[in-house]
Amino acid sequence: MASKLRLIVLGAPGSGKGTISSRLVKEFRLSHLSSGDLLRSHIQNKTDIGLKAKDLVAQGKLLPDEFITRVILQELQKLSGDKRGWLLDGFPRTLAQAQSLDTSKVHVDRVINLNVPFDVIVNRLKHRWVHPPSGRVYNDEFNPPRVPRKDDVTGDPLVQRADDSESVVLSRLKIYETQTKPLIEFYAKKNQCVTFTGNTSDYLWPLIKANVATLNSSTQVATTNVSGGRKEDFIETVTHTGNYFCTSLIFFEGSTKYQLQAENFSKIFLVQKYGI
Ligand code: G5P
Ligand code: MG
Repeated sequence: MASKLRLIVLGAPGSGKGTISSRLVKEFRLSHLSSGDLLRSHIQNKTDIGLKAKDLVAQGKLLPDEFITRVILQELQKLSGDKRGWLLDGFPRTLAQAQSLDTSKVHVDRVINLNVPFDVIVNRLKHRWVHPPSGRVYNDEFNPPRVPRKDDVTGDPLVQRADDSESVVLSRLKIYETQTKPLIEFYAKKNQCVTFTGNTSDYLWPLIKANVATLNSSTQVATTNVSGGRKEDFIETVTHTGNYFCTSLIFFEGSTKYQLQAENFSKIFLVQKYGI
């Protein structure tokens, strides 16, 4: 069992990082470190960090790498004595930030990449309402508040994020394409990244939950025939998206570690074993 699970949730603005992260932290009892929520809380409290971040966040521009990396590493340091694992939501989002995690020897167990079509995202963000003091997020269509425009717990009025206007959303999506998307490749090369494709968080959630659960267990998942009729014990799968897609499969035979790339195992096998 991974004693302290450490996850990164990657994805475009509005892809559901916060929504999926909230479910993961509840399911696997993790600390949730959202770079955006942290910055918004600093902005609200008018701290030095908040004053530096305010304009850039409102314009949907990224903060300088060294600045945000220092802030996040300090937060991770605070969590180091915690028995629970952690989940990073919204950091890293540039190659330089990811490299800083490596340089600081911050180990990551899995990177969950959310792949949601941009037209779906733009529509979602138009309907997002937030309660800044608590970080609670609503959506008129997906998870509306019980009373329109009021927080369920406090009854406070809900607000829209300054960076959710359509023009700023489009600029955030462009920044994502150029600055953040290369991280998928960065973590795929390290065999850490799993992509989940779909239009809704409810569709993706069971797939993500099942995938992360495999990290929490050292027990073997399945025994079956793969190419050449060999019996293998699978200990880790790097599979699963909403659509059929698979990058690689890692297994042990005795003490020898094998890794199959997608072309080496059949769709039939995946359907039989994982129902995908
Ligand atoms: P943030 O706060 O990290 P973004 O832009 O990465 O901001 P955002 O907007 O918070 O991401 P999300 O967390 O991916 O989106 O998505 P979400 O909040 O869960 O869902 C979006 C909406 O859709 C919600 O209303 C939700 O209820 C709804 N929803 C979810 N699932 C569904 C569904 O299935 N159906 C429907 N209909 N709705 C759904 O970063 C903000 C800023 O901080 C700075 C930057 O300025 C950034 O722009 N910053 C950084 N700068 C540099 N480096 C970093 N690492 C930085 N991190 C933050
Ligand atoms: Mg978020």
